[in-house]
Amino acid sequence: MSKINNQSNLFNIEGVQDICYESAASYSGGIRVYTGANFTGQVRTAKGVPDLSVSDRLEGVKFNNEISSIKNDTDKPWAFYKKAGYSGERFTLKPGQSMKFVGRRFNDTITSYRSEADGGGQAAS
Ligand SMILES: [Ca+2]
Repeated sequence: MSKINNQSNLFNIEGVQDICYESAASYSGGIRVYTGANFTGQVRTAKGVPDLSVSDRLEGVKFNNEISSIKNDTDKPWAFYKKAGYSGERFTLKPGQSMKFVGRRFNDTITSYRSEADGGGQAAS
């Protein structure tokens, strides 16, 4: 894995040129899940690899089977699963994409999620 050594290299990456510095900064804001629709309720920000079956609560708030909306402020696609251990039915959120409602099929059912670069669909380069 190559390391980005200075700021100018960031803007050599395809797709990054057309966003301003502030946008680039917020793009690394992590993945945000909300217990309510329309980005309401309690929010949990993660940059790692959450499995809510084992890390259900943050500051006393239950997130397992409670997620209703999501913001992906990362540069990677993230996959959301109904079951623990990244299994069961899933959907993917693209980089920068958000969902004000995950849909009736997935509402209050998500138990694990991770970036696809952490072991999902994308092959390592
Ligand atoms: Ca909910």
